[in-house]
Amino acid sequence: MRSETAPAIRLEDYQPPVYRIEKVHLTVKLDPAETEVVATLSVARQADVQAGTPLVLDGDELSLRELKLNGEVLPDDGYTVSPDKLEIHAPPSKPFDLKITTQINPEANTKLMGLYRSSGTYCTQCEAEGFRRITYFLDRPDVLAIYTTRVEAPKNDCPVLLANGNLMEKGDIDGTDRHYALWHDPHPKPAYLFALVAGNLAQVPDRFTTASDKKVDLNIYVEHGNEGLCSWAMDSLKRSMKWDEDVFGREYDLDVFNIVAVSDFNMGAMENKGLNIFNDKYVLADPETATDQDYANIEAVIAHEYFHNWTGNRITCRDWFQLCLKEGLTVFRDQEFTSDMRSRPVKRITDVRLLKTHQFPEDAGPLAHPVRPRVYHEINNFYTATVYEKGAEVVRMLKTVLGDEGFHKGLDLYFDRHDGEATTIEAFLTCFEDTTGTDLSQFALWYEQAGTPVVSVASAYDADRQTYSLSLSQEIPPVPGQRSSKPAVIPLRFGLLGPDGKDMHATSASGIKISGDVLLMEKSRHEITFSGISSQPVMSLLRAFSAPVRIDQKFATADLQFLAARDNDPFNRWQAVQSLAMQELVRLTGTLRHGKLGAPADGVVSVFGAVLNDQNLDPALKALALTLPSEADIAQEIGKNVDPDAILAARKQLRQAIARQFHGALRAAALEFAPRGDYSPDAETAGKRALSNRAAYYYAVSNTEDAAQFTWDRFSSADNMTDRLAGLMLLVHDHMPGETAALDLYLSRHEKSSLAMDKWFMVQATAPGDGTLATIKSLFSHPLYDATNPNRVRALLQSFATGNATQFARPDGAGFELVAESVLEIDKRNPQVASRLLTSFRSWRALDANRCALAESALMKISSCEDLSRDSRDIIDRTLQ
Ligand code: 0A1
Ligand code: ZN
Repeated sequence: MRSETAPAIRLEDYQPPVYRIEKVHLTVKLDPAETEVVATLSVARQADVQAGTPLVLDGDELSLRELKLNGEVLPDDGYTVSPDKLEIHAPPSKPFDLKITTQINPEANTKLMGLYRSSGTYCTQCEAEGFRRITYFLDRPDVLAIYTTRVEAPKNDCPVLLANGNLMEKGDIDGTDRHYALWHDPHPKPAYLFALVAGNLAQVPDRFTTASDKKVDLNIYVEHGNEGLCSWAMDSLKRSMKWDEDVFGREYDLDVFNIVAVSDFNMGAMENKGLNIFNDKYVLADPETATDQDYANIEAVIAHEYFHNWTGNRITCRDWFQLCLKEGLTVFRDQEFTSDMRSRPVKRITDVRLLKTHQFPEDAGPLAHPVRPRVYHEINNFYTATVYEKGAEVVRMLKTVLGDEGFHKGLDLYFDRHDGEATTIEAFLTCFEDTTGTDLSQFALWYEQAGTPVVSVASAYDADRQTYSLSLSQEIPPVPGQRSSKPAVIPLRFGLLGPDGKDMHATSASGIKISGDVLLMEKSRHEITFSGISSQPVMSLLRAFSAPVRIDQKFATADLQFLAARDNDPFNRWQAVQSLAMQELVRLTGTLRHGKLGAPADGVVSVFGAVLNDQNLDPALKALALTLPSEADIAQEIGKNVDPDAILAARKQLRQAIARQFHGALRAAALEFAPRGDYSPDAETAGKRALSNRAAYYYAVSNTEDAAQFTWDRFSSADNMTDRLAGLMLLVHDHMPGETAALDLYLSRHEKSSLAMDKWFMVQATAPGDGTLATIKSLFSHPLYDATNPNRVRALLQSFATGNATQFARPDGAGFELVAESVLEIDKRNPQVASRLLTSFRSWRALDANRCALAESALMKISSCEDLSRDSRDIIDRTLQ
């Protein structure tokens, strides 16, 4: 039978729960295959609900062993049960206790949702709907309960026993080889924040004293042998705790904060109250195995999960449609943290690149959805770039629109008013309306409408009148299920650059609301006139990327060159270099498609030379400015009839032209900026390393005599992973001499480190060239390939599908087939990993006709599979719609 599409869950159908569960007492008797869970729930009927209304609890693959109500075994006709539901037909009208005993099999749990084992450690993942795989429950975020958890396990196998909250008691279980720990979490929480861990883990302890002098024990638990890899994560945690006090006035609220690193995890990390569980790649680091990017990611993810304690845990979501309430706000908070810890412009550029490569294509394809979706079939598929990254952009715009003070007052009210609640986007926005008196009803459309607005810009200067006029219009291109749209509130930070590169100041302006340096679009069209403009200005619009929109503005090359050299907004300086490169790359791609080889324009190449030689640019910013738009970015810009081979070739042409023209300066920069001395992951040193490696990236294709040797030396003499991986990528992706030897050397050096080996798989999967497919197939049987480990699968397959456009979209269809077959195979074990891999087809309709047909047939093959998971069925149905 064909797998059924799960029923649609709609926001408009939301109903409050008919029963409350106020307290939960859990006893979890751990066993690899037969874990017993005894849950005692204190249940009360809501006041406005009729007595005798059935209580329907969620389950998922559960088997019920015993059921008691107020201490009495419930007769068979008092309830109905199945693996995914337990219904008590006529519960008492007074509050009652329900004692449910279930049995589960952690060892067989390959979905990694609920209670499972990772390298022998028992751990849980309950967001979004995993708690129902542990016991029958009202598994919805608006049911908040106080949890007490008793964990029991053999002392030898599991010396460490953890759960949420504070430790109350620990001891041996008489007459057995087992022991127990009793944890109590005084903060009411939804079930998705429940967690438990048990295993033989090493503990890395530390301490933090809060602003009000409360001592908090901090622990990171890792596999034995990894204790030395936790210092960066611990340091990041302490800085996060301090920063949240200083910037948002938020203190930690338990006696202990535990982090556990596990090697099998579907996502990045999870903010369970007082017991964060992490994918180990966001905890473990040393210079030998982690890159600068890994260090930055660890800092950001540790901060993100910690910040959830207030935005997500203390105040949670009423229902899963409100996911962006916690995620958008928490991403915004972690972005701000990184900006304060590192360089604000560098962080902004990095985040916008991420948004444009992941969220913009999502918003332009069949999987587009509003930041707050109105309907879902499988909530696991909505942990998306739109909810997270666009959600953060919306919070950032709120700050821009209200100003810093208004924004912080509104947030303070939010924390005060909704602490301990499960709430909504409406309630969040109301706090800002109440504190600032601003009507945010139009702003709220950012949560409702999918698609990236396009802002079209036209301008004219009148020298006689000394006026500069600007026409702005906005439109959202059609999105599946959204034919029309309303004008959004779009804050556009701007500057009118005079010939000296300084911002000019108009004597007056009409046609739009202006606050400081922000133009506030509220209508679909604005005709704006600036007066008192003494010479022709160059408009620098969307500074710091003040809104998640596309700008459609015809720029003269000279103006872009001017902005690239002189804009005093670092983001727009970077953007101008990117726009110049993009124009040229689109032109070269077009030429190549017609079988011709055009030469890159000198004007564009020389802009890269100017950036390289600019002594005043911060190295990290320079490295970013010297980074060409990615293949995916170019494909998006072209929009339809995309030929990835032509894009790859065009990009290579421009890279080579830059390399050949500036090889001397590039070689010098590669050497000069390579930091000397002991490795440090700090932003400044990492920025220098990034510039050094960016220069080496060009030099590798400079056609100079020593380019190959130079690249090999970089790889082989590197004393840290950042440089080693950068060197390896060049050797493998540019198929340079020593490619195979480098892979072998790397393998023998790092075979014991699974995180370092993920990089080895990733480098090979993302190599352009016809041989990659065969390499991937042979890697499937490599002794270190493990199809059950999400990180390894992502390293080989997700990176292939998303980072190797020419091979994934091969004109013979073999790349699509490989991914489709892998999706089907993985889906049987781990639907979340499979459905995420499947999303790599999301831009298939933008490909040229041949590739489009091949992608469709691969997708049809998946769709015709009879027993697809709900996760994959949902993605395939939407992708093909
Ligand atoms: N809330 C976590 C991310 C997360 C989401 C879902 C998961 O399983 C389906 C796991 C983790 C965060 O934002 O970090
Ligand atoms: Zn989050």
